[in-house]
Amino acid sequence: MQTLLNGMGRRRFLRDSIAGLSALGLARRGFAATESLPFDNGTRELIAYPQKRPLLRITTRPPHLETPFAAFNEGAVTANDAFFVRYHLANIPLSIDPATYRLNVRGKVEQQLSLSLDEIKAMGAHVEIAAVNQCSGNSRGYSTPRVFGAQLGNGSMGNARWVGVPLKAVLEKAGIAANAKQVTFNGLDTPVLPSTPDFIKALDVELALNADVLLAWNMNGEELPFLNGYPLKLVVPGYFGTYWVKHLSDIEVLDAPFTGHDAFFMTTAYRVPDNECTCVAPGTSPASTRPISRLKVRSFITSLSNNAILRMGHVALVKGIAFDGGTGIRKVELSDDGGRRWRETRLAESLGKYSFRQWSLSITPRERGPLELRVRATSNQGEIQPEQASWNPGGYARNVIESLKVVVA
Ligand SMILES: Nc1nc2c(c(=O)[nH]1)N[C@H]1C(S)=C(S)[C@@H](COP(=O)(O)O)O[C@H]1N2
Ligand SMILES: [Mo]
Repeated sequence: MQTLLNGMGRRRFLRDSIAGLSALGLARRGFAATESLPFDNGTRELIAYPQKRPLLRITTRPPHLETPFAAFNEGAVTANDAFFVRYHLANIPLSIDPATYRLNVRGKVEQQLSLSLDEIKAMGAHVEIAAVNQCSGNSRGYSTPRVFGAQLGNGSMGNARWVGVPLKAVLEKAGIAANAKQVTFNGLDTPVLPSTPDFIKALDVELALNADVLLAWNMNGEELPFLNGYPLKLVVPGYFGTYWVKHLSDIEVLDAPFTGHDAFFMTTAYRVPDNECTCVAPGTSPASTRPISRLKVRSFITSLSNNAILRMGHVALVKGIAFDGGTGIRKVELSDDGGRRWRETRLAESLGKYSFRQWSLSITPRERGPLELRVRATSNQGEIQPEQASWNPGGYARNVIESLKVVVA
């Protein structure tokens, strides 16, 4: 039996949390550690949940936790205990028995399936893909004008090595109907009230049959952390995290687009303006929308934070990460004069086209005073980050060129 407090037991969880806090010298003073995001009401408590280091608490029920940004400087892969956590429904599973767990496949199929974990693992060759899971609302807190929704900083993303079998193998085993249109995915979390829609996502059949879409049970060489979807998660490389259904338990093949009460997270939420920039004039509503889909190209400086101090005449190695929606990163450029001149950075080894790509560049500040660093990535399909932030009512898919103010002393 896997429980949320599993593997450590409640006592050890409490002990670790308390040890963590007192290590920061805070337990004695009687308040929790916090981290402040640079927008109004941006102070977040750092809370350690089971299997997690202290993360920024967005909400408690359900748990919604962001990765402290410094964790992204630890490597191209985000550690499991640092990986963000997002849920929509308050009834999240607290214990799952891997022996009795089943994945059901039904709908427009030749034969319904009810698969145990062992049967899923025997369904095809095990595939490993490094891929970024980013929440559609990552960085929403920076939207101006501000928008409704969780006021997220930049920590609702992470990159991991996922191991699973292609979803395609399971769909082919079930035998999907020739006129199948969409496939829906549901997990073990449920709404508290009947009026709340369930969290069910749909993929078009063509995408569901893409060989890179996985039913994954392993993350960075370990079984999935409970809060990241134990025992099975749908991994849709290149697509926003909203499609990566956790605690996956039910797959239904449809011969029509998914609609109805429980299609809320497809037909109402997680939609973007139906145009190229997925944007509208700030403060206005789009005439038409479509479901959010692929990640946009982004890059971040991870080795420095705002107001960091660099020493004049000393070499500073600036490091960071970049990613896009699945073509891979062609180049990352850095500017140390607020965007006038750009220098190409050195790209680290690629872990694959869906992964974070690390980059680095040495700079030597020549003048004392404030310095504005900017970073801009270009994908292999030529997509480049915009200079101006675009706006949409959901605060989704932000990808403006990031800038950071440091001081040369
Ligand atoms: N079962 C279930 N799966 C879910 C969700 C959810 O609410 N329930 N939220 C989705 C959203 S919006 C995101 S961003 C990712 C977050 O994945 P993580 O919690 O493993 O980081 O899970 C997705 N899968
Ligand atoms: Mo999300």
